[in-house]
Amino acid sequence: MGKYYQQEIETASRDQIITRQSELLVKQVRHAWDNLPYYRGKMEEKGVCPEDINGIDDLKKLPFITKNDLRLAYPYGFRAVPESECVRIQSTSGTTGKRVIAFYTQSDVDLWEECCARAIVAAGGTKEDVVHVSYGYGLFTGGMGLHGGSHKVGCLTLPMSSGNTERQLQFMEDLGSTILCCTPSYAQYLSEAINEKGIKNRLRLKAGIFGAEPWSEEMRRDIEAGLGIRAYDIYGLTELSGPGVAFECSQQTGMHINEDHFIAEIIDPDTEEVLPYGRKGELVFTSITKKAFPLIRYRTRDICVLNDEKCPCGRTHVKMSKPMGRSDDMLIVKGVNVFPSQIETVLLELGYSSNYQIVVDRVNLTDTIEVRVEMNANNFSDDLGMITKMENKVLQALRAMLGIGAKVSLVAPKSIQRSEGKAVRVIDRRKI
Ligand code: DLL
Repeated sequence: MGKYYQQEIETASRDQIITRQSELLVKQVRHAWDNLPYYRGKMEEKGVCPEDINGIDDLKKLPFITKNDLRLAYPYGFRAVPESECVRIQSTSGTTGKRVIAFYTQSDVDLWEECCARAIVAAGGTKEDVVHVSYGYGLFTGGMGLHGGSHKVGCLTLPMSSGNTERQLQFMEDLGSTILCCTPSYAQYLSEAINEKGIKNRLRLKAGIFGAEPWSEEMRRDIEAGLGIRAYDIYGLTELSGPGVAFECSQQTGMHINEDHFIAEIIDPDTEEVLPYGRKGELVFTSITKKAFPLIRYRTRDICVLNDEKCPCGRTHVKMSKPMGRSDDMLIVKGVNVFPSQIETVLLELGYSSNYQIVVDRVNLTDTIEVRVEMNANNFSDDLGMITKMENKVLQALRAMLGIGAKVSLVAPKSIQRSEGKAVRVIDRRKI
């Protein structure tokens, strides 16, 4: 096994990529028109029909799909093949409103798993590896996706799912896990547990493939040092398949989008204008190979930047930056846009860990924001005067970053509840 899972595809020329995308887009639009009355209605509303779409230059003529469309059409409105051709569903966690149910044919599952296999190989995986999958299994796509990818590479796959940390560590040690797949917050939790037990030097871990939630460069350094591994980012969403829409290579400078399956665009979230590479905006994806759930111009709400510079790894697919937050998860506090990732950057720069919580509330018609952050072994103090001083330092750094004041509360180590899946870092009481 080389350093690519599918070298010909991953290093195709830009011309080849665009030709393929154009051909598949034309077919996909026809498929949606014929089989998704809901989307056909949206196209008709916009006065566009399949004959108007002859390649990716025509993409901008097509209407967007939003999460709200998926909710309105729940559960079958975006299923484009008969149920008898579907072999699987997966679903989002549905924290707000109805869950999204995504359908897969066998070929959809195969292509999804190939995308995950590419991510594993890019992280240095070969058939000699033992892949420890601690993403949740079940409706969530994390476990099933990396599991399938690991099988495709031929690795020994440990379907651990999340939770039961004792058992995770025991299997990691006894079976010599080499690649860990889980959310970055769970990786950090496992790292704490491993270092507390003093078993780091008994493990064979060399790499981690972490995604499903935002994490910063500081957090990457923290996890890499704590576990003695290289930590790679992986991105995806249920609506498009799951993990593996994009993944990091050895350069660790952005995630290559699997452009043979997905066309990426960046738009201004307010005006919906398409922005050029290098500009920050909302990521929009068109899936050009999925048959059961073919989403065209799906607005992800993730804010990021696309980069088409040549990558030293040899892959030619464009890279997306780490999502810098979501246009809908973005907090607006006292009229100011606040991304949780900005707060995390400040905390980690000041030597705190990513065990923090942001509590937003509204008191007497005024927004308040409190940042609770754990002290750790390096900065712990029980001297109240000292704690106030430390809190003030965080407060000033947050004010410089966000432009607004926040209440800062330093709390005892391990007092913020740990997460086995996606971390819950924001509690917005204004919505409750
Ligand atoms: O989180 C799929 C996944 C599983 C990706 C395992 C990576 C690893 P959903 O539950 O549908 O799917 O959530 C999708 O999670 O729109 C982003 O906001 C966020 N997200 C996913 N990956 C990343 C990442 C899975 N690497 C939503 N960095 C997306 C930041 C991410 N946010």
